[in-house]
Amino acid sequence: MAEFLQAKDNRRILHVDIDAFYAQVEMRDNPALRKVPLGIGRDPDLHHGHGVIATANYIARRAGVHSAMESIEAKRACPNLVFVAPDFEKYRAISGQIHQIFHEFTDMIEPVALDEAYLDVTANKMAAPTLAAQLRHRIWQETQLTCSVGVSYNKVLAKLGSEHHKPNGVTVIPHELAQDFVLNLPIKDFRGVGKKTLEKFEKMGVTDGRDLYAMSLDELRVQFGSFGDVLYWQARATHFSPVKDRSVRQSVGKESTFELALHDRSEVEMTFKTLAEKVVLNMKKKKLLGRTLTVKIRDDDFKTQTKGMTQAVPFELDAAFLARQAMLIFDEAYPDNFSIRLLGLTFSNIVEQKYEAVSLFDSL
Ligand code: TTP
Ligand code: MG
Repeated sequence: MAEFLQAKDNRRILHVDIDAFYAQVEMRDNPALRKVPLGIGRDPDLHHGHGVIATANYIARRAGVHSAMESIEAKRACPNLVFVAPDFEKYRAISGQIHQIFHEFTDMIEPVALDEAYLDVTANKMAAPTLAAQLRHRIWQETQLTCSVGVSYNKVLAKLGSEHHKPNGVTVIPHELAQDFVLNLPIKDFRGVGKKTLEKFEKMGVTDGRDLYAMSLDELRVQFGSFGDVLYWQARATHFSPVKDRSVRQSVGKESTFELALHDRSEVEMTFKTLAEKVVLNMKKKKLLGRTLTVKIRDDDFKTQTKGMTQAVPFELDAAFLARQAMLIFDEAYPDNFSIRLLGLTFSNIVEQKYEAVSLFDSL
């Protein structure tokens, strides 16, 4: 069964990930940072002990500094660590440059983070390893940044590939090597295996792909529920999830229309609060943040006003705050008498919440 499924998967997928992204950018822009241990995050000495490390260069990593570590802890591990505050605007601009380059190779792009994406290059006539080399060259040419690329026939293997020879490496995992590759993989490197799963596996004496392969689907389901299926197929180097083209995202918003027009400011305020709560909930569910907030107001004469506000950093997902912003715009547009038929609140300029939230909102 597994062999049959593998034989059918003729896709060619690249996973691209910039090495030590924020840190590499800062080292690129300031040569003085290239030979020192560098942590991107706030210096705890300047911020009452607060701050979190977004990432660290490889010198600091060797001293035990890693992403999501408290700055103060990082300094304990590496006393001469140099701190540089993150510059998201800069990283986002570079991310834009890199995504432009991706489009030179394919339009089937699934961005995962600012510095990371899956590319389905099946339709491209050139061999996938050649494309990987060209892509790395183009990124270097445009941005002077190095990245690592994994090449294979599914997303999981492509991602494992890009991690395999980090930094500045390419790993190609063709069909004939894939099974061996996963059999020899430490269990911690399988997708979705976090601390808890790892502990469980340790107790069971499962340490690598070979041990995992030996487990039956039933056994895995009993231990891990539906995640058992994912593990079962990963051990067989099989994963059919497509590269989801999300490069043209979109906005997240909510509108209310009124049969009976609103004339009362407090009604408007209440509506904006409800809308903001719904939008915030939706954004949180999808793990998104937005840099542009647009307020839409339509009155009895069907005159529609939309007004947007764009920030350098995404808006905080705080419904009360968003409702207040909407009211500022409303009060400006309708200082006195009004008759309102529609109110709307929409986020655009959407970014994935994934990593930024940690660094943006910690200990503000
Ligand atoms: P990663 O690609 O996970 O990490 P990295 O690029 O720094 O290092 P490498 O790929 O060589 O292992 O994340 C990309 C950026 O996202 C990273 O430079 C900083 C940011 N980030 C955070 O802000 N917090 C986090 O917890 C992580 C993992 C990343
Ligand atoms: Mg990276």
